[in-house]
Amino acid sequence: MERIYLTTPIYYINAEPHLGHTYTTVIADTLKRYYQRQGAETFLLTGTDEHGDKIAQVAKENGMEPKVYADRISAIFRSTWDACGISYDHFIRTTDSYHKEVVQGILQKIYDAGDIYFGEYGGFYCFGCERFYTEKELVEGKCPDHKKEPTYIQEKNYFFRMGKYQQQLLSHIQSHPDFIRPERYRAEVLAFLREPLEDLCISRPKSRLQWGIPLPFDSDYVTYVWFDALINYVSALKFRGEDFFQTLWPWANHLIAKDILKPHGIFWPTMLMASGLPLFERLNVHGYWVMESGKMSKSLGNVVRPLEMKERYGMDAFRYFLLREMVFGQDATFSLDSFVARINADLANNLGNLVSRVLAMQEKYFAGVVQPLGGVWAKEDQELREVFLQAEKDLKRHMAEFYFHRALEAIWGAIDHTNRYIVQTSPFVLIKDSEKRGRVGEILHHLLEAVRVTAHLLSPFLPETAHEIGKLLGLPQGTSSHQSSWGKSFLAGHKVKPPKVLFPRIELTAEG
Ligand code: ME8
Repeated sequence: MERIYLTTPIYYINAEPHLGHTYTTVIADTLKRYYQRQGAETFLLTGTDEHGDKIAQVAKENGMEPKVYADRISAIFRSTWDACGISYDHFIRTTDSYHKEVVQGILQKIYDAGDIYFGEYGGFYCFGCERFYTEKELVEGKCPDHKKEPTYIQEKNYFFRMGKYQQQLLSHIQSHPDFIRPERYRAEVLAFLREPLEDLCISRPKSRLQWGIPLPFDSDYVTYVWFDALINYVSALKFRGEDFFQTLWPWANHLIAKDILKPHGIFWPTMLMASGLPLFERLNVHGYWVMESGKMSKSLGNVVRPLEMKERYGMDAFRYFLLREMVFGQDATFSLDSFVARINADLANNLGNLVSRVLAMQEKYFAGVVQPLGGVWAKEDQELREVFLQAEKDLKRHMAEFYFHRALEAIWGAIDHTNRYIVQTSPFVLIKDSEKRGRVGEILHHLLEAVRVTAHLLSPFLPETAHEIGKLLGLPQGTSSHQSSWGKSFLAGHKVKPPKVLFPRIELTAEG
C-alpha cells in the first residue's frame, strides 16, 4: 500500500461532537498513523456539513443567521479534533467557496450530459431527515426515524437519473467484493439494488429553503444537501490541484456508520459515474454506539463528550476503549463501568505495570544503565522476541480488515507474555546472587526491547503513550525503530529514565 486517502463523514452542525463522531474520527486517525508508519502517503479529511433545512432551523431557533451559527459550531468541531490530537490534513466546510464551485461544476456537467431533468413530484417529506419517503417506507404513516407524520409536498424539482446507473453499480459491487465492507453492509446495498432504483430529487425550491448551494442552471433552486455534502470528498482534494486529486482519489477509503449507508453506497457511486469520475476504492462501514442507559440524548443527560473524557481520563484511555470495545461493523455498548474496568485492567495493570516494573528494576539494579547482551540468547529470550514478531504479523492482518480490537488483542497478547517472562526469568530473585548479575542485565535488556517494541506497535492507537514510553526509554525516536533491531537499539552505557505512572487506576466516585 503506497497511498491511502481516509475520510470521515462531514458532521452536521446541529449537534456538538460526541462519542459517535469521535469514534469514526479516531479510527480514521489510527489508520492514518498506521499507514504513515508503513511509509505510505496518507491524507485524512474531516469537516462539517453546513447546509440544509435542519441547520437553517436550528440557527433560527438560536436567533442567528445560518452562516454565523455554522461558523460557531464548525469551530467547535475543529477545535475538538485539535484538542484530541486528531492528525487531519484538511478540514472542509461545505460553505467554503472552493467546495461550492466544485459542486456547481459537477451539477452542470451532469445536467449537460442529460442526466438531470426537471419534473413534478409529490411525496411525503420528512423535515427531520430532509428527504421524501415512499408510502412503503413509512411505518404506520410515520417517518421510521423521527416517528412523526411527514408532510405531503407537491412541487417541481430537478431529478438525477440515478436509475440509469443501477446495473453499472451492481456489476461494480459484484466484481469488487471489498468495495463495501464488512460483508453485511455490502449485502444490504445489494438488497437495495434488487428493487428498481428511483431517480433522486436533487433540488429544493428557494421559496422553501434558501440555505444551500444554488443550482448553476436555475437560480430559483438550491442543491439537495446530500448532493452537496458527498462531493466534499472530491472538492477537498481538488482544492490542492488536479494532480493532487488524480494521485489520491483512487485510494479513497470512506469511513462511515451504518446510518448513512444508502447515500454513500448508492447515491455517491452513481453520482460519480454520471460525472465521469472514477469510483472511490472502498466504503468502510461501522456499527452504532449505544448507551447502556438508552439512546444518547441531551434530554437523558447521557451524551459522552470527547473533551470531557480526555480531561478526566486522558485521550489515550478513551481511544483505547473505543478501539478495543467495538468490533468494526457491529454495534457496541458504552457504559462508564465497562470503560473503567477495561482501562484499569488493560492499561493501568497490564501495560502500565509492565513499563513501571522494567524501568524500576533497571533503575534499582543498574542505576538506569542498560547492560550488554551476551552472544548466545537463552531460549526464553528468543521466544520473547518471536512473540513480538508474531504479534506484529497478526496486527498487520487485523488492520487490513479494520479489526482494531483484534490488533490490540495481539499487542496485549505480547504484553501478557512479557509479564510471564518476568515471572519465568525472575530477575528480582537472581539479583540476590552476585554471580547472576550479568544474566539479570541481559533479562532487563530484553525487557527494554519488549517495552520499546510495544510502544512501536501501540503508536497508531495510543500515540501519546507511545511517545511517553519513548521518552522514558530515552530513545530519540523511541517508537519508530523496528523490531528487527532487537538487541541493537540500546547502545552500551545508555541510560533509561526511572518509572512513571502512565495510567493511574480509576476509582469511580458516586458521580462517576
Ligand atoms: O450524517 N455511533 O452527519 P452526522 C457511531 N452530515 N457513530 C456515530 C454515532 C453513533 N451513535 N452517531 C454519529 C451526517 N456517528 C451527514 C454526513 S457525509 C458526506 C455527510 C458518526 O453528524 C458516524 O460516523 O449525523 C455517522 O455516520 C456520522 O457520525 C453521522 O454524522
